[in-house]
Amino acid sequence: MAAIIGDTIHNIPWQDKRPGDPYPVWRYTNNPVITRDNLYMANSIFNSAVVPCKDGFAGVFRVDYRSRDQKLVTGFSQDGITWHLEDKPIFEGYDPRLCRMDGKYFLSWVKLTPHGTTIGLAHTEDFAHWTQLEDACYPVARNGVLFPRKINGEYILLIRPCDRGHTPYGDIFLCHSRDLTYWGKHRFVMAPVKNWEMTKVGAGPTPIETDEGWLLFYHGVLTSCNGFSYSMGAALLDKDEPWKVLHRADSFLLAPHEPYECFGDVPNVVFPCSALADAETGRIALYYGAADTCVALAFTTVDETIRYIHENDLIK
Ligand code: BMA
Repeated sequence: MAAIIGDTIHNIPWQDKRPGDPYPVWRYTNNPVITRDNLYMANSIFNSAVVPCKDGFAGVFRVDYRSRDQKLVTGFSQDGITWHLEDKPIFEGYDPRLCRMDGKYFLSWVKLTPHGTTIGLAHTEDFAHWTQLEDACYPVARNGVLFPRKINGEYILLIRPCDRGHTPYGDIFLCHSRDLTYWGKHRFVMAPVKNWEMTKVGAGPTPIETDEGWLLFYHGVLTSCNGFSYSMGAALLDKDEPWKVLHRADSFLLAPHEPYECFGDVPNVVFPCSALADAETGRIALYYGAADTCVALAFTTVDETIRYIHENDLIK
């Protein structure tokens, strides 16, 4: 039995798996949970991040407005399913990730600069007042994801270097910092290997600490004659040296199959950005952007996902 090392989330959103379903990740039957109707003037609300906060949940949501400006707004929920979004952008950019560390909530996101995208960093205690830090790297990078605690005294950030477009750079790296200002000690983590992720890979939710290592959900991109297709995979990273990939599933865990994943502003996208993980039960609720249009929810357990990784391990 694999175990999550972390907090208990008694009110984690949850739905049992349908009997007979052989796969480790299953969708919420009332998907999508957030649509453009959640915010006036939104064209789409998708790749978004949530965390437990007080007795409920808080989040940072990617909103592409009718102007097609890409902004981040905060939102709050009692049950993780019904969300109230604040019509007050906090930052410009997209694809937020959140984690709780040192008694604060840390946000990383794809920040827009005149020179390309970089990784913005900020923290808050109340989701109303934000302190913005130095950008974590020079352009061009995306998919910046912090580990939720220091490892050997240093903060660690996963990144995916890229160019200004859709990109020949497809590999995940990480870097270290003692103060969240100066970043260095860059390490290669992983590159695309299998067909489902052949074009690029990028870190997804904040890594989840388990007794077998850091559980990393990530997205992989396949290029077909119909364009890109984004799916979700998973790997286990070494606890102390997380650039070492211990195990990695050779097949996706979730791919665009449902209509809300296959049709939308960008068809065929499953893009996980956050996960709630309950240490007591091993339950994991995954929030993912679907077709660059809405936010959907899927479930797994630490046990089912890690068993799938071992049964389909790329790293023999
Ligand atoms: C990536 C990012 C994501 C988006 C995906 C599919 O490069 O821009 O925000 O979901 O493409 O369009």
